[in-house]
Amino acid sequence: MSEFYVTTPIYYVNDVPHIGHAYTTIAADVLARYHRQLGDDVFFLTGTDEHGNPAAQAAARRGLSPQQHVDEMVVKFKALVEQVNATNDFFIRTTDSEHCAKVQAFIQNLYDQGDIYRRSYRGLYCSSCEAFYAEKDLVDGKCPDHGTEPQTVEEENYFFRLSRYQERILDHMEQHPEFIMPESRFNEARSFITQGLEDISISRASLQWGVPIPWDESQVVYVWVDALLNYITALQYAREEDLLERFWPVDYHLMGKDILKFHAVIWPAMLIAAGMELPRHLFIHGYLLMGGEKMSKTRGNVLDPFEVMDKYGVDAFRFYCFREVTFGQDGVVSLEGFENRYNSELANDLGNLLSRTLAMILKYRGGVIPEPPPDSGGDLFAAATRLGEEFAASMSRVDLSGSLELVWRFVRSLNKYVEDMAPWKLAKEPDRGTELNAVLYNLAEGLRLSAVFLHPYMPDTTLEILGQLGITPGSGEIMLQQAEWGRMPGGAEVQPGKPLFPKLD
Ligand code: ME8
Repeated sequence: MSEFYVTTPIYYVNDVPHIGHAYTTIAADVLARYHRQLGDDVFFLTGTDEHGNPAAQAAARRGLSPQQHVDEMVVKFKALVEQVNATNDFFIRTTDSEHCAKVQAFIQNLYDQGDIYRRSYRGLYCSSCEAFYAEKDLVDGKCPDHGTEPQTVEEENYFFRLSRYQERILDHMEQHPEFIMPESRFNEARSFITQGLEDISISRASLQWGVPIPWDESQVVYVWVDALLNYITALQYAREEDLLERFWPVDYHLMGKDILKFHAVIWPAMLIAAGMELPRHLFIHGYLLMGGEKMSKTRGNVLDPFEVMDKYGVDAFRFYCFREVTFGQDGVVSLEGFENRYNSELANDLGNLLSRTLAMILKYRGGVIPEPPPDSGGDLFAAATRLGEEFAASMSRVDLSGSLELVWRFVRSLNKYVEDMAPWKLAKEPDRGTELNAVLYNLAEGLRLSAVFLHPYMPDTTLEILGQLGITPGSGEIMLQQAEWGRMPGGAEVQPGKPLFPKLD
């Protein structure tokens, strides 16, 4: 058994959660569930980033204190996690007192060792990004991400000697080309680090909503420093036992490309400064787009994930996220696209295959799955073995859409198999009973394997499939070691139930 630690970004609570948040959380959940299926010791962390300007401003607009505002908003983020059926092991809030104390201890240590110094600073600040911009990086004088004009901010701040760590980050990247995935993001990160890192301000004097700087309580910790530290503080207080040694370094920090820079520059520098190991991988996925534009809270063009899931079910939504958009790239999502995939792939390819198979087992064999045939499935056996190997390789590249496509090809081959074998014809020929047994067994076994592979994507549906195949839950039936062709004995009684995905009109 090995340890596996995966994180999502912690989300801002200045507005309600949207489909982009659901996307990263589901991706992390797919990985977490997959690693549990492998038998790994998994820790999956998500949570909320509650300090900083946008949250304080949102609270002020609502006439609430920042604390009241974040306490209300976090409920919606926790509800999203629950609704997408994410199996996170902890939900961190940066307003947790344990987190705040650990952030203070961390930066006090950097201060004591001379990594932090005081200086006055004047710069162009986008309060939505919580970042300073150089004039050259603005587009028509505006923030490239938010389209708003940054303000000139002048303050006495504490600075972190980021410039000290440039070479060490680059060395690490040189030695670990898998540090940032996919490769295009690795190259992007390397190119901006190579252009030169300047020391950064890690405190704010103009803001009160944050973690006080321990040696100067008139300032608060820069929200990004506070936020990045969540990945290690959570391990230290999520359980009574300190999990840091067991789970650090993290296996995957998942995130969208908007926050690559913070994770590829500030975070490694902070960790090196503290003498800690760097994350094994940052995996950067693309944006879900609607009508060609990035969805974001400040732009107001969001698709409500709650509505989609209420109407079509969580698993259908989880499936769609990785089916429609290549993981790692940007892609357009739409209700129309969703409905098409739902009908053609979930209702037809998968749902219909199950109901047909069970109906035939019921009709021709009294509902009992026949014994495995001696020839062990022929082409299907070969396809299933290939699927197992390719799926593992693809998951190890975090190619969540590629892995799903591999299973789907297998599901399609099962559909083709039914058509080719035409069991309804075999059933009319009494002397071909053995052949019919083999076909029915192979279909049931193919469905069982599909369910095991699809489990991280569609956890409830796949348990339902196994249940309908007469497999009693609770005996490790979804562990990946079960995904071996021919492991299912015959003799189980099928339990046909409701259609998995009723067709939409
Ligand atoms: O950046 N498509 O929080 P945030 C796909 N608090 N993913 C999207 C998306 C989209 N259209 N929009 C957002 C923050 N995301 C910081 C993070 S971490 C130490 C601090 C996802 O609420 C994606 O994962 O703005 C992106 O990186 C994240 O939400 C940003 O969430």
